[in-house]
Amino acid sequence: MNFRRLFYGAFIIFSISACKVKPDTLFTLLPSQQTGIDFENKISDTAAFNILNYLYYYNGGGVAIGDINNDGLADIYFTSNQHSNKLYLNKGNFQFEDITDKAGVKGNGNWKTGVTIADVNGDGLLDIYVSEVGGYKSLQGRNELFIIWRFFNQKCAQRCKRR
Ligand SMILES: [Ca+2]
Ligand SMILES: [Ca+2]
Repeated sequence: MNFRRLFYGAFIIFSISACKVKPDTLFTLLPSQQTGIDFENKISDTAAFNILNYLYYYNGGGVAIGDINNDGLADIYFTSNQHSNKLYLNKGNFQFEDITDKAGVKGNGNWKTGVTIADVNGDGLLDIYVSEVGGYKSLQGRNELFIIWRFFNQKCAQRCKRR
C-alpha cells in the first residue's frame, strides 16, 4: 500500500515537473542563431580614455528601426561606440541579414553615440543619420548621413518616385 502511494506520488511530481509552463511574459527572447542578429556594443577602456576623463563613456551607442527598403518589414541599425555599426535587413519570420558592408553604412568615426532613421531628402526612402563625437581627446568623428538610394531595392524603385 505504501509502495503504491509512493509510486503515484512520484508519478504526479514527475508529470508536473515535465510540463512546460509557458512563461508569463509579454516578450520572448530569440537566440541570435535564429535571428542572425549578433550585435554587441563592446567598450574597451584605456588609461588614457575612460569614464574618469569622459563623463559620457558608458552612455552607450544607439539603435533605430525603420523600413529602409520599403518592403513592409522593419529593419534595424545599431551604433557601436568603438566598433563598426551594423545594419540588419529584415528578411521576415524574425530573421535578419547583416548588410552593413553591402550598404556601406558602418560609420567612420571612432566614437558613435546614436542614430536616427528618417527620410532626410524627402525621396520616400528612409535615410540613416549617425551621431558621432569628434574633437575631444582622441575622438575623431563627424555626424554622418547615409542616403539610401533606389538601387537598394527594385521594388522600391516603382513605389518611391521622387516627389
Ligand atoms: Ca525592410
Ligand atoms: Ca531619403
